[in-house]
Amino acid sequence: MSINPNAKSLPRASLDVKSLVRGIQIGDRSMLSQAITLVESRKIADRAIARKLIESLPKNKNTSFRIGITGNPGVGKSTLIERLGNIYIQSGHRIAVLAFDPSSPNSGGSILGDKTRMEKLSKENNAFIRPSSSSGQLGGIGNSTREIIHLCESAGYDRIIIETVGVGQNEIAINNFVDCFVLMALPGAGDEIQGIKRGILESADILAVNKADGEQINLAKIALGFLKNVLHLFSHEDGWLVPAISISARENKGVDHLLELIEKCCRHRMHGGYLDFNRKKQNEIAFDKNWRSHIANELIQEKHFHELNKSLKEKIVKGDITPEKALDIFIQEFREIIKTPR
Ligand SMILES: Nc1nc2c(ncn2[C@@H]2O[C@H](COP(=O)(O)OP(=O)(O)OP(=O)(O)O)[C@@H](O)[C@H]2O)c(=O)[nH]1
Ligand SMILES: [Mg+2]
Repeated sequence: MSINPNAKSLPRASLDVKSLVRGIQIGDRSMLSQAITLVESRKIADRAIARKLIESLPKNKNTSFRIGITGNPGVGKSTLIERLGNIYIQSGHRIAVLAFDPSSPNSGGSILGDKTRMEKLSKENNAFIRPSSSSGQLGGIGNSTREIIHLCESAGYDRIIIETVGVGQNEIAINNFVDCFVLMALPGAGDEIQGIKRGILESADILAVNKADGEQINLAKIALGFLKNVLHLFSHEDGWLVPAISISARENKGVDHLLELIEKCCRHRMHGGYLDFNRKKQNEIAFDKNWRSHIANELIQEKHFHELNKSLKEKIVKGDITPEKALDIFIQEFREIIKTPR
């Protein structure tokens, strides 16, 4: 089906699963946005519609590449994505950018900053930029990321770029969503690089020292040397050798090379069958991770458990009971419930 980026929104009154599916498939951005809002909703009623929507869309054919860009706040992720996105568009791709902001669940300042840093890209018909709340998730990535990726791919976007802040070890969670992930670092070999946790360095697929421009060129060389030294300690199980390069996103230096490396990494994985294997593994991990939080969420919405939880917390605050004792009581109650025949 051909994609029409200028397609007009369908009337709001017809906002049902069928209309959403049709809207997404004809490339209606407003419908795509509404569908994303729906899958991000935590309301149980919305979840049911969201599930139906996802199931009504054709299965992904693994023809897109999912790319993660991570690094500490201010390292230049959005500036780089603006550059990468424009090169992709010039070569005929359609780009969806999902920008996660762990610091502000209500779309605060830095998201506005991202929009202005992707000024050119945000005006492109073949680009879709979606700031998203990470909803307090570890790893700075929201609960519904997998579904959002699916929606964007169904709308014909073939390069999905996820921007997320590398706040620490937990950020490795980006691994659970993408085919290739770029870790950005700042010039210097001191705190800037040492501050990156070993776990995240180990799992990165490409390392890019950004801001290699002006007076920072020498410091960038030092950072690159340091990273290359530690790289030989790590290897990826699919045989991908992690490259480290220096770039200047602002001056658009080295960005083409970085894009070539990203494509090379994704193609290496696609041809070796690893991309497909990895996505299946990611799905397995997602199920394992999500059932725990969903069961807890369902449980706490049950009146009985909601009240028990509230009364136990009151007792903890008063000092009548320890948190451990409260947990014992809660678990005991849960065991009684699952033993009761339905
Ligand atoms: N000198 C120099 N400055 C850059 C470069 N890339 C980005 N910057 C600047 O660094 C600042 C932060 O850039 P962003 O692209 O917003 O960084 P970010 O990593 O997306 O930031 P957050 O989303 O807030 O985590 C801005 O003032 C950019 O202009 C670069 O290559 N060289
Ligand atoms: Mg940013």
